[in-house]
Amino acid sequence: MSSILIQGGTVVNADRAYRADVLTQDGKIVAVGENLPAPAGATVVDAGGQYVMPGGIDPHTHMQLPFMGTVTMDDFFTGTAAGLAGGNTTIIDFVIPSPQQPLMEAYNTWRGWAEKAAGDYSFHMAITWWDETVKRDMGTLVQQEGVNSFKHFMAYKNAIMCDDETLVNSFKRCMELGAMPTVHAENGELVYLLQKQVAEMGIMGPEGHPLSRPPMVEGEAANRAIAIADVLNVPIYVVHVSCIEAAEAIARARARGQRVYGEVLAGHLVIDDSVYRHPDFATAAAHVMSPPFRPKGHQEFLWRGLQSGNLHTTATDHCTFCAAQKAAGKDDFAKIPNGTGGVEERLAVIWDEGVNTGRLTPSEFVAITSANTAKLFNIYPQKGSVSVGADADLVVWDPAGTKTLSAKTQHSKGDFNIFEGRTVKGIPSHTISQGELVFVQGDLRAVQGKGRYIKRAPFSSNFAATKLRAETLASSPVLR
Ligand code: URQ
Ligand code: ZN
Ligand code: ZN
Repeated sequence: MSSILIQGGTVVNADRAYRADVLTQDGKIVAVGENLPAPAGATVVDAGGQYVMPGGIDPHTHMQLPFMGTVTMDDFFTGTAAGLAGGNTTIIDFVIPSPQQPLMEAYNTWRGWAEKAAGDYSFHMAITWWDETVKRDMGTLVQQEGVNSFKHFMAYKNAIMCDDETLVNSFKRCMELGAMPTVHAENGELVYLLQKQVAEMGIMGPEGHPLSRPPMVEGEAANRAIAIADVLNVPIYVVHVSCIEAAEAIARARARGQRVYGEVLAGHLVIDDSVYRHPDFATAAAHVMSPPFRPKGHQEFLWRGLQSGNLHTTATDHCTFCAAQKAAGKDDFAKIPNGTGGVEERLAVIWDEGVNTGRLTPSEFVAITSANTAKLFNIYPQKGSVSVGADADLVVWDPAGTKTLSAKTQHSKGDFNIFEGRTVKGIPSHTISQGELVFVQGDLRAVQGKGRYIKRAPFSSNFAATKLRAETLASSPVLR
């Protein structure tokens, strides 16, 4: 295995930034300090004037996802390779069983698909139905397979939507196992009704999509999931928080001392709902994802949530469909496959809109693009930290480099880029994955199958020891 000495850079971790060299050996970081000598045979990377940060961790991707009658354009190789080109070195993807499908069967299928990954990967398991075998398999996944998070879609009625009974049973099981429940918080019943009402008004184009999923549809589900977690005394992670209503629900719960965490997509931070009124169907349809991009104003609230620590991670929900696939909804917006890309662009977009504008410090950037995800899903400091003993997953970041983002130059197999034409300042010059240079100044050297499955241990047993909230309330008159 090779050794790399990254010389002359400024190391940026979530807690501080300081001048230091970084030495890697056999896939691990073995030294961080000033004026490190270069071992014989080591590759030396000149990081002068650049930052050396933990590789990005994207906690929300869907590579090779079968969804709405088709399969996403990016598979686990092309999707993870695109991430490496953007400084992202780990993804947490989703195993999504069909209702009634045994969890372990779905898990083994996804594990097979992911063997071609070029970068490291892990899986959240979606709970799309419930019976005692689901409860059993959740235990197997936590105790034997290194899954410590379970996803619940509160939207997508008649497909993968969870009812409250499933949410309650699964959240309780998560608490027993020391696992993190996560939710896609949209009220699927309201979406289903509003889709029909919008269609009855004769609105069948992509402009109907946001009309069928207004912010309160997300706010209601976020509040409901947070309340269920509160009663069951289990933490909860809300994915793709897109609007003020959901962000406020999280902030309110956190102010009351509840462990609630929020994720924000790079797209929701910089794109608004005007995209759905674009005259070209393909352009408007390319932006159809759920929750939808929101009216101006919501974006700044999400930035402030990240600044204040009420929102914690950023992701992409990378789920790419091409124009021909999106055309399935040519005559009915409800049939447009939901999903957009971004795994390659996330870090540059957030650096440009976050750090260059003064919203975020470089350390806060590292926190929300890598370290917080590693902590919340229990793989810190193996991931998310430039420190001795951590995996040698690093990005050398050139704050002066510029790039115009475009589908023409992206590595994703998708044919659209929601950040099309955006010129960013601050881009990766080198990406290192498992101690190997996989991206060097525009040259992508991703290797199919090189990625590893990353196990994530359950949280400490005090989760399971935690009393049910009802017991706590009963013994505390003040809280009744
Ligand atoms: O809902 C999700 O997260 C998946 C199905 C991707 N699609 C989307 O519109 N967000
Ligand atoms: Zn979702
Ligand atoms: Zn998703």
